[in-house]
Amino acid sequence: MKVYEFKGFPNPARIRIALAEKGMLDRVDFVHVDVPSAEHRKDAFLKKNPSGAVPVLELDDGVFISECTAITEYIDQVDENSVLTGTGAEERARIAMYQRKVEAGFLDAVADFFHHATEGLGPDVEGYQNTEWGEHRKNVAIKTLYWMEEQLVGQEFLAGDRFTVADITAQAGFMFAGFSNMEIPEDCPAVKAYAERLANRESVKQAA
Ligand SMILES: N[C@@H](CCC(=O)N[C@@H](CS)C(=O)NCC(=O)O)C(=O)O
Repeated sequence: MKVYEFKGFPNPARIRIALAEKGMLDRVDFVHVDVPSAEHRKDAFLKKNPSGAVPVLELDDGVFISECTAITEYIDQVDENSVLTGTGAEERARIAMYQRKVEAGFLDAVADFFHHATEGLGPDVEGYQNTEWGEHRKNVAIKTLYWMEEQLVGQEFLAGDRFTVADITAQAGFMFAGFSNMEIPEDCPAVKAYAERLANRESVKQAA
């Protein structure tokens, strides 16, 4: 398998974390894509992912899979030991629910803040920026942090007492927040402790 990525960027980090959690890092060849120079907007890359974004997984039979949730689903299912996305109808649905809520409300929102209200990835990539939209999206991200605060009181991870894909998504959001100097509100102590717990996790440290 190959993973096309830019090491240190939040979405590629989601896949590195998933692979590390599964003990599968050595089953993948990583291929560097020069995102700040807009290599991901060239035809050769767009054939792999028409959305023009990393990461992309290439399977040994030449099939390309993009979108972190889909790639993680593959990684988690391929060894029939789905520790990140859960087993059984109820657990899988619950983890998928938390994953999607933290993706839409936190990761995607803080990514929009980064791309629109800061320098983002620089002039070769950020063709259109709208500061007002970026600031609005920051407010959405902060509102989601207050929701996460409620979830995390008395609970170690977002979807329950064990690490799942929802926590990987949250970690990517914290990375974008770090790039954008967006602080976790003082009155969200459970989120602060959670972010620190994630940062100290071995798979997360390996993905940095
Ligand atoms: N929803 C996508 C997001 C992928 C994404 O936005 N990746 C960033 C890197 S962190 C990217 O390639 N950005 C390129 C750009 O903004 O032009 C996923 O889950 O894979």
